[in-house]
Amino acid sequence: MAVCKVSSFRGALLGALLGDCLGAVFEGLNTTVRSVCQFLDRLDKRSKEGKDPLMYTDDTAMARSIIQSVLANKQFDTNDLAERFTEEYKNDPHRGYGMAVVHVFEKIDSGEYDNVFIPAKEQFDGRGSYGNGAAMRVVGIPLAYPSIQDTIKYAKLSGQLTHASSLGYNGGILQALAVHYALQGEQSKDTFLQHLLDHMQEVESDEKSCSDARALELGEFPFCNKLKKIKEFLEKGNVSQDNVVEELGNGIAALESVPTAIYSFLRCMDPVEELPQEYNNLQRTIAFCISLGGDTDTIATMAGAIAGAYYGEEQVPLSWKLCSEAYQDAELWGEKLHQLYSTRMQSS
Ligand code: R7I
Ligand code: MG
Ligand code: MG
Ligand code: MG
Repeated sequence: MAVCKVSSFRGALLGALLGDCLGAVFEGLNTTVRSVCQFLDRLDKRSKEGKDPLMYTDDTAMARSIIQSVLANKQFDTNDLAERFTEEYKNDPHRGYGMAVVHVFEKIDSGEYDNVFIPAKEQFDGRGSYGNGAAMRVVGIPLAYPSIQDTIKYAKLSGQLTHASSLGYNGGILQALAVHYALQGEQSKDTFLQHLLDHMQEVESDEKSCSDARALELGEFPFCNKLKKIKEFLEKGNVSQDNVVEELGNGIAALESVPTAIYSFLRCMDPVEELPQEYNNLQRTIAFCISLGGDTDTIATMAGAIAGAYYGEEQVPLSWKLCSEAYQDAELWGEKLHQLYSTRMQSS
């Protein structure tokens, strides 16, 4: 395993935060590359005017709960995490949470459930949510656990607290794996994708993943099929944004957004014709995701986490950071997670 730098950990959390804060401005709007770049280019001026920062949404609010939980507890503690999610929602409910997930918090808060996983299982008539909530918030898990088995296990458990459909929590596993491999440093797109595909083939071969996919008429191995589509798109080169949205998606379902974030990260390893030449890879990645439209905060936060882990905090533009709420926490927690990860790596 590669030695991971603190800059990658801070970069991952800052990339995630920036993706959320900047992406949220365009959520659900009809965006063009031009309008996104105009907005991003004005952040320099904005940061100097001392305006209020751009607020983070539920994506970051829940990511913060996961980070705080893994830093506070020696062992991964699902009851503690369920309580943190619920308290965070109660204290600050207007962060743009998914329409259905709030019922999970209300049920946990009622105190009528001994098993904290039951409310998530009751969502959508017992099928569980396939939303991208498990994936949008997962970044703290791969930053806390160097072992791939732990990353998969805890991404799944943290996801299942709100997303009982495998189409929801498997999206969380895929996003966690992407951050894990990004942390390992420079590698080819093919190698990166092949790692993800190898693990997802195993993840998606269990009984529940097969039956959930069948129930939604998605065919077997839906995430693996999207990963193969990404490979095809990268080989083709200049795929249009319309095509990306059509085939990979830009929606609120994990299957329509996690692969899109991974594609955006890989595509933006090289210059993108429509984007300013002076943008670095991380800027390009975030701008590219936002200009796809749809669930902009969530796709940009996921791609931002992967790109930040890969390129490190050196690529985080100062003015973008200064415009994002509570960026200091991302920096501090990046350091703490780096320490935890390093300690666990030495003792394994
Ligand atoms: O997944 P979740 O936490 O939502 C995350 C999204 C991100 O974009 C955030 O930025 C925020 O805007 O919300 O919350 P859920 O409420 O579990 O799922 C989100 C939405 O996905 C639901 O409100 C539904 O519209 C849809 N959805 C489903 N629809 C039909 N059947 C999720 N699962 C189902 C389903 O089984
Ligand atoms: Mg959000
Ligand atoms: Mg929303
Ligand atoms: Mg969103």
